[in-house]
Amino acid sequence: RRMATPPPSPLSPGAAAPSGLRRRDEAEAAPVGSSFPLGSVRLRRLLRDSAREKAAFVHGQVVGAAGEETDAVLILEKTPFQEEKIEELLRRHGKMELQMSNDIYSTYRLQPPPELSEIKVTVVHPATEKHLQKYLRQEVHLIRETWEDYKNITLPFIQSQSFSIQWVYNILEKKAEADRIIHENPDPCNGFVLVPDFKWNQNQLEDLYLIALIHRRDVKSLRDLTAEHLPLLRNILQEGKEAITKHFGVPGSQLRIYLHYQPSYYHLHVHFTALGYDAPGCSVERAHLLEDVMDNLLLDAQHYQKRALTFPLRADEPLLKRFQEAGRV
Ligand code: M7G
Repeated sequence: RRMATPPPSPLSPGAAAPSGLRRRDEAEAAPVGSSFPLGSVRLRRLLRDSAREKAAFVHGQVVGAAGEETDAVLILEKTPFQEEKIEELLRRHGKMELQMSNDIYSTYRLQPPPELSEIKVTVVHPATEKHLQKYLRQEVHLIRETWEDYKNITLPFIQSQSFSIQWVYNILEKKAEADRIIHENPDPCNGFVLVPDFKWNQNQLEDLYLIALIHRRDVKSLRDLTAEHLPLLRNILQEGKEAITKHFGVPGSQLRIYLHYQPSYYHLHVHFTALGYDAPGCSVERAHLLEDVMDNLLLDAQHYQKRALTFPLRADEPLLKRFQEAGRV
Protein backbone atom coordinates (compact mmCIF):
# COMPACT_ATOMS: atom_id res chain seq x y z
CA ARG A 1 0.00 0.00 0.00
CA ARG A 2 1.09 3.57 -0.66
CA MET A 3 0.19 6.80 1.07
CA ALA A 4 -2.69 8.47 -0.76
CA THR A 5 -1.32 11.10 -3.16
CA PRO A 6 1.75 12.27 -1.26
CA PRO A 7 2.94 15.24 -3.30
CA PRO A 8 5.43 14.04 -4.54
CA SER A 9 5.45 10.47 -3.21
CA PRO A 10 8.45 10.35 -0.87
CA LEU A 11 8.86 6.68 -1.64
CA SER A 12 8.38 6.74 -5.39
CA PRO A 13 11.22 5.07 -7.27
CA GLY A 14 14.20 7.36 -7.67
CA ALA A 15 12.81 10.00 -5.31
CA ALA A 16 14.97 10.86 -2.33
CA ALA A 17 13.54 9.48 0.92
CA PRO A 18 12.39 12.18 3.35
CA SER A 19 15.15 13.14 5.75
CA GLY A 20 13.34 11.47 8.67
CA LEU A 21 13.16 7.98 7.17
CA ARG A 22 15.90 5.66 8.29
CA ARG A 23 18.19 4.36 5.62
CA ARG A 24 18.69 0.61 5.45
CA ASP A 25 22.34 0.79 6.59
CA GLU A 26 21.29 2.84 9.60
CA ALA A 27 18.63 0.27 10.44
CA GLU A 28 21.30 -2.39 10.48
CA ALA A 29 23.60 -0.49 12.81
CA ALA A 30 24.19 -2.26 16.13
CA PRO A 31 21.62 -1.18 18.74
CA VAL A 32 22.78 0.76 21.77
CA GLY A 33 22.90 -1.28 24.99
CA SER A 34 23.13 -5.01 25.46
CA SER A 35 21.32 -7.20 23.00
CA PHE A 36 18.78 -9.81 23.99
CA PRO A 37 19.84 -13.51 24.06
CA LEU A 38 17.23 -14.66 21.53
CA GLY A 39 18.86 -18.07 21.09
CA SER A 40 18.41 -19.02 24.76
CA VAL A 41 14.67 -18.32 24.90
CA ARG A 42 12.52 -21.34 25.76
CA LEU A 43 9.16 -21.22 24.02
CA ARG A 44 6.33 -21.44 26.60
CA ARG A 45 3.28 -20.76 24.43
CA LEU A 46 1.93 -18.78 21.55
CA LEU A 47 -0.13 -15.98 23.10
CA ARG A 48 -1.71 -14.90 19.83
CA ASP A 49 -0.98 -14.88 16.16
CA SER A 50 -2.51 -12.91 13.38
CA ALA A 51 -2.50 -13.95 9.75
CA ARG A 52 -3.65 -10.48 8.72
CA GLU A 53 -0.95 -8.61 10.69
CA LYS A 54 1.64 -11.33 9.87
CA ALA A 55 2.62 -11.30 13.52
CA ALA A 56 3.11 -13.82 16.34
CA PHE A 57 3.03 -12.93 20.05
CA VAL A 58 5.09 -15.41 22.01
CA HIS A 59 5.54 -16.12 25.72
CA GLY A 60 9.12 -17.22 26.26
CA GLN A 61 11.32 -18.00 29.21
CA VAL A 62 14.86 -16.74 29.51
CA VAL A 63 17.31 -18.72 31.59
CA GLY A 64 19.85 -16.50 33.36
CA ALA A 65 23.48 -17.28 34.18
CA ALA A 66 22.52 -18.68 37.61
CA GLY A 67 19.77 -20.84 36.10
CA GLU A 68 16.94 -18.48 37.16
CA GLU A 69 13.99 -18.20 34.79
CA THR A 70 12.29 -14.97 33.77
CA ASP A 71 9.32 -14.37 31.48
CA ALA A 72 9.58 -12.55 28.19
CA VAL A 73 7.14 -11.49 25.51
CA LEU A 74 8.45 -11.59 21.96
CA ILE A 75 6.50 -10.03 19.13
CA LEU A 76 7.63 -11.31 15.74
CA GLU A 77 6.34 -9.36 12.76
CA LYS A 78 6.97 -9.44 9.05
CA THR A 79 7.83 -5.87 8.08
CA PRO A 80 5.98 -3.97 5.33
CA PHE A 81 7.47 -3.86 1.85
CA GLN A 82 9.64 -0.90 0.97
CA GLU A 83 8.77 0.30 -2.49
CA GLU A 84 12.35 0.95 -3.54
CA LYS A 85 13.34 -2.62 -2.61
CA ILE A 86 10.68 -4.41 -4.65
CA GLU A 87 12.56 -4.41 -7.91
CA GLU A 88 15.61 -5.81 -6.16
CA LEU A 89 13.43 -8.52 -4.64
CA LEU A 90 12.10 -9.51 -8.07
CA ARG A 91 15.55 -9.57 -9.60
CA ARG A 92 17.45 -11.30 -6.81
CA HIS A 93 14.97 -13.82 -5.44
CA GLY A 94 15.92 -17.40 -4.62
CA LYS A 95 13.78 -20.44 -5.36
CA MET A 96 10.33 -19.81 -6.88
CA GLU A 97 7.89 -22.73 -6.73
CA LEU A 98 4.56 -22.89 -8.52
CA GLN A 99 1.69 -23.64 -6.12
CA MET A 100 -1.25 -23.57 -8.47
CA SER A 101 -2.24 -22.28 -11.85
CA ASN A 102 -5.68 -21.79 -13.37
CA ASP A 103 -6.40 -19.83 -16.55
CA ILE A 104 -4.72 -16.42 -16.10
CA TYR A 105 -4.20 -16.97 -12.34
CA SER A 106 -1.22 -18.56 -10.61
CA THR A 107 0.41 -18.44 -7.17
CA TYR A 108 4.02 -19.15 -6.17
CA ARG A 109 6.15 -19.70 -3.12
CA LEU A 110 9.09 -17.32 -3.31
CA GLN A 111 12.27 -17.30 -1.24
CA PRO A 112 13.58 -13.76 -0.83
CA PRO A 113 17.27 -13.04 -0.20
CA PRO A 114 17.90 -12.82 3.60
CA GLU A 115 18.50 -9.05 3.60
CA LEU A 116 15.07 -8.51 2.06
CA SER A 117 13.20 -10.75 4.47
CA GLU A 118 13.70 -8.85 7.69
CA ILE A 119 11.56 -9.59 10.74
CA LYS A 120 10.92 -7.01 13.43
CA VAL A 121 11.28 -8.43 16.93
CA THR A 122 9.91 -6.52 19.91
CA VAL A 123 11.11 -7.80 23.28
CA VAL A 124 9.51 -7.16 26.66
CA HIS A 125 11.85 -8.62 29.28
CA PRO A 126 11.37 -9.21 32.10
CA ALA A 127 7.66 -9.28 31.28
CA THR A 128 5.02 -8.97 33.99
CA GLU A 129 1.80 -11.00 34.16
CA LYS A 130 0.02 -7.92 32.79
CA HIS A 131 2.20 -7.94 29.68
CA LEU A 132 1.36 -11.62 29.10
CA GLN A 133 -2.34 -10.81 29.51
CA LYS A 134 -2.09 -7.80 27.17
CA TYR A 135 -0.94 -9.97 24.28
CA LEU A 136 -2.98 -13.11 25.03
CA ARG A 137 -5.91 -13.65 22.67
CA GLN A 138 -9.09 -13.21 24.66
CA GLU A 139 -12.72 -12.31 24.33
CA VAL A 140 -13.44 -8.63 24.81
CA HIS A 141 -16.36 -6.86 26.44
CA LEU A 142 -17.48 -3.27 26.08
CA ILE A 143 -17.76 -1.18 29.23
CA ARG A 144 -19.76 2.01 29.46
CA GLU A 145 -18.06 3.95 32.25
CA THR A 146 -19.92 6.88 33.86
CA TRP A 147 -18.00 9.54 35.80
CA GLU A 148 -19.23 7.84 39.01
CA ASP A 149 -17.87 4.51 37.75
CA TYR A 150 -14.57 6.20 37.04
CA LYS A 151 -14.30 7.62 40.55
CA ASN A 152 -15.54 4.49 42.34
CA ILE A 153 -14.13 1.68 40.22
CA THR A 154 -11.56 2.70 37.61
CA LEU A 155 -9.55 5.34 39.50
CA PRO A 156 -8.97 3.22 42.64
CA PHE A 157 -8.00 0.36 40.34
CA ILE A 158 -5.50 2.49 38.38
CA GLN A 159 -4.01 3.73 41.64
CA SER A 160 -3.66 0.20 42.98
CA GLN A 161 -1.97 -1.32 39.96
CA SER A 162 -0.94 -0.02 36.61
CA PHE A 163 1.77 -0.62 34.09
CA SER A 164 5.11 0.91 35.07
CA ILE A 165 5.68 4.14 33.14
CA GLN A 166 9.42 4.20 33.72
CA TRP A 167 9.95 4.01 29.95
CA VAL A 168 8.06 7.31 29.58
CA TYR A 169 10.19 9.04 32.23
CA ASN A 170 13.32 7.65 30.55
CA ILE A 171 12.30 9.36 27.30
CA LEU A 172 11.38 12.64 29.03
CA GLU A 173 14.69 12.65 30.93
CA LYS A 174 16.71 11.63 27.83
CA LYS A 175 17.84 8.40 29.48
CA ALA A 176 16.43 6.35 26.60
CA GLU A 177 15.61 6.97 22.93
CA ALA A 178 17.18 10.46 23.14
CA ASP A 179 18.60 10.06 19.64
CA ARG A 180 15.13 9.26 18.29
CA ILE A 181 13.42 12.48 19.41
CA ILE A 182 11.72 14.17 16.45
CA HIS A 183 10.57 17.26 18.26
CA GLU A 184 10.50 18.68 21.77
CA ASN A 185 8.72 21.60 23.35
CA PRO A 186 10.61 21.81 26.68
CA ASP A 187 7.98 23.82 28.57
CA PRO A 188 7.35 21.89 31.84
CA CYS A 189 3.62 22.66 31.76
CA ASN A 190 2.65 22.90 28.09
CA GLY A 191 5.54 20.99 26.51
CA PHE A 192 6.00 17.47 25.19
CA VAL A 193 8.39 15.10 23.43
CA LEU A 194 7.54 13.52 20.06
CA VAL A 195 9.21 10.16 19.31
CA PRO A 196 8.59 7.29 16.90
CA ASP A 197 6.37 4.71 18.57
CA PHE A 198 8.16 1.43 19.09
CA LYS A 199 5.60 -0.25 16.86
CA TRP A 200 7.16 1.61 13.88
CA ASN A 201 10.56 0.67 12.42
CA GLN A 202 10.76 3.95 10.46
CA ASN A 203 11.71 2.22 7.24
CA GLN A 204 8.51 3.12 5.36
CA LEU A 205 5.76 5.70 5.73
CA GLU A 206 2.84 3.29 5.24
CA ASP A 207 2.72 2.42 8.93
CA LEU A 208 4.04 5.73 10.29
CA TYR A 209 3.42 5.86 14.05
CA LEU A 210 4.69 8.44 16.53
CA ILE A 211 3.69 9.36 20.07
CA ALA A 212 3.75 12.68 21.91
CA LEU A 213 4.51 12.30 25.63
CA ILE A 214 3.69 15.32 27.79
CA HIS A 215 6.29 16.72 30.20
CA ARG A 216 3.92 17.22 33.11
CA ARG A 217 3.34 14.12 35.19
CA ASP A 218 -0.05 14.81 36.72
CA VAL A 219 -2.34 13.94 33.80
CA LYS A 220 -3.16 10.25 33.66
CA SER A 221 -5.61 10.03 30.79
CA LEU A 222 -8.43 11.63 28.85
CA ARG A 223 -10.52 11.55 32.06
CA ASP A 224 -8.23 14.15 33.71
CA LEU A 225 -8.41 16.67 30.87
CA THR A 226 -10.08 20.05 31.44
CA ALA A 227 -9.98 23.39 29.60
CA GLU A 228 -6.79 24.10 31.57
CA HIS A 229 -4.98 21.64 29.29
CA LEU A 230 -6.04 23.28 26.02
CA PRO A 231 -2.73 25.17 25.48
CA LEU A 232 -0.84 21.88 25.92
CA LEU A 233 -3.13 20.02 23.52
CA ARG A 234 -2.90 22.86 20.98
CA ASN A 235 0.92 22.66 21.10
CA ILE A 236 0.84 18.91 20.54
CA LEU A 237 -1.54 19.24 17.61
CA GLN A 238 0.24 22.10 15.84
CA GLU A 239 3.87 21.35 16.57
CA GLY A 240 3.38 17.60 16.18
CA LYS A 241 1.87 18.01 12.71
CA GLU A 242 4.56 20.50 11.65
CA ALA A 243 7.41 18.30 12.88
CA ILE A 244 6.04 15.21 11.10
CA THR A 245 5.55 17.10 7.84
CA LYS A 246 9.08 18.48 8.07
CA HIS A 247 10.74 15.17 8.96
CA PHE A 248 8.71 12.66 7.02
CA GLY A 249 6.97 14.70 4.32
CA VAL A 250 3.51 13.55 5.46
CA PRO A 251 0.97 16.42 5.52
CA GLY A 252 -1.23 17.01 8.56
CA SER A 253 -4.28 16.06 6.49
CA GLN A 254 -2.92 12.51 6.24
CA LEU A 255 -2.40 12.02 9.96
CA ARG A 256 -4.80 10.42 12.45
CA ILE A 257 -4.11 12.16 15.77
CA TYR A 258 -5.82 10.64 18.80
CA LEU A 259 -5.81 9.50 22.42
CA HIS A 260 -6.70 6.07 23.73
CA TYR A 261 -9.22 5.45 26.45
CA GLN A 262 -8.36 3.33 28.38
CA PRO A 263 -4.64 3.69 27.69
CA SER A 264 -2.20 1.01 28.77
CA TYR A 265 0.10 3.60 30.34
CA TYR A 266 -1.36 6.30 32.58
CA HIS A 267 0.81 9.24 31.54
CA LEU A 268 -1.01 11.33 28.95
CA HIS A 269 0.22 10.71 25.42
CA VAL A 270 -1.14 11.33 21.93
CA HIS A 271 -0.89 8.90 19.00
CA PHE A 272 0.02 10.10 15.47
CA THR A 273 -0.55 7.46 12.78
CA ALA A 274 -0.66 7.51 8.99
CA LEU A 275 -4.28 7.89 7.90
CA GLY A 276 -3.89 5.05 5.39
CA TYR A 277 -2.67 2.68 8.13
CA ASP A 278 -5.21 0.62 10.02
CA ALA A 279 -3.24 1.01 13.26
CA PRO A 280 -4.03 -1.31 16.19
CA GLY A 281 -6.27 0.57 18.64
CA CYS A 282 -7.62 3.15 16.19
CA SER A 283 -11.17 1.77 16.27
CA VAL A 284 -14.16 3.77 17.52
CA GLU A 285 -14.31 2.02 20.88
CA ARG A 286 -10.83 3.12 21.90
CA ALA A 287 -9.66 6.19 19.91
CA HIS A 288 -10.64 9.82 20.56
CA LEU A 289 -9.51 12.32 17.93
CA LEU A 290 -7.43 15.08 19.53
CA GLU A 291 -9.33 17.84 17.73
CA ASP A 292 -12.68 16.46 18.92
CA VAL A 293 -11.31 16.31 22.47
CA MET A 294 -10.22 19.96 22.20
CA ASP A 295 -13.63 21.01 20.86
CA ASN A 296 -15.38 19.20 23.69
CA LEU A 297 -13.20 20.99 26.25
CA LEU A 298 -13.89 24.35 24.59
CA LEU A 299 -17.63 23.73 24.80
CA ASP A 300 -17.46 22.49 28.39
CA ALA A 301 -14.32 22.67 30.54
CA GLN A 302 -15.52 19.64 32.55
CA HIS A 303 -16.71 17.55 29.61
CA TYR A 304 -14.56 14.54 30.55
CA GLN A 305 -15.59 14.69 34.20
CA LYS A 306 -19.25 14.44 33.21
CA ARG A 307 -19.82 12.12 30.30
CA ALA A 308 -19.78 8.35 30.08
CA LEU A 309 -16.95 6.78 28.07
CA THR A 310 -16.97 3.41 26.33
CA PHE A 311 -13.97 1.10 26.10
CA PRO A 312 -13.18 -2.58 25.56
CA LEU A 313 -11.73 -4.84 28.24
CA ARG A 314 -10.33 -8.33 27.75
CA ALA A 315 -12.14 -11.16 29.54
CA ASP A 316 -9.67 -11.72 32.36
CA GLU A 317 -8.60 -8.16 32.98
CA PRO A 318 -8.99 -7.40 36.68
CA LEU A 319 -10.78 -4.13 35.86
CA LEU A 320 -13.54 -6.08 34.11
CA LYS A 321 -13.97 -8.14 37.28
CA ARG A 322 -14.36 -4.94 39.31
CA PHE A 323 -17.09 -3.71 36.96
CA GLN A 324 -18.77 -7.12 37.17
CA GLU A 325 -18.62 -7.12 40.97
CA ALA A 326 -20.19 -3.64 40.99
CA GLY A 327 -23.00 -4.98 38.78
CA ARG A 328 -22.04 -2.62 35.96
CA VAL A 329 -21.55 -5.27 33.26
P1 M7G B 1 -1.38 3.18 25.04
O1 M7G B 1 -2.60 3.78 24.46
O2 M7G B 1 -1.08 3.54 26.48
O3 M7G B 1 -1.38 1.61 25.00
O4 M7G B 1 -0.18 3.62 24.09
P2 M7G B 1 -1.32 0.49 23.88
O5 M7G B 1 0.11 -0.02 23.92
O6 M7G B 1 -2.27 -0.54 24.43
O7 M7G B 1 -1.72 1.10 22.59
C1 M7G B 1 1.15 3.50 24.43
C2 M7G B 1 1.96 3.60 23.16
O8 M7G B 1 3.33 3.66 23.49
C3 M7G B 1 1.77 2.39 22.25
O9 M7G B 1 1.50 2.81 20.94
C4 M7G B 1 3.10 1.65 22.38
O10 M7G B 1 3.47 0.98 21.17
C5 M7G B 1 4.08 2.76 22.70
N1 M7G B 1 5.23 2.32 23.50
C6 M7G B 1 5.20 1.46 24.54
N2 M7G B 1 6.46 1.32 25.05
C7 M7G B 1 6.80 0.49 26.19
C8 M7G B 1 7.30 2.13 24.33
C9 M7G B 1 8.70 2.43 24.40
O11 M7G B 1 9.46 1.94 25.25
N3 M7G B 1 9.17 3.34 23.49
C10 M7G B 1 8.36 3.90 22.54
N4 M7G B 1 8.91 4.76 21.68
N5 M7G B 1 7.04 3.63 22.46
C11 M7G B 1 6.50 2.76 23.34
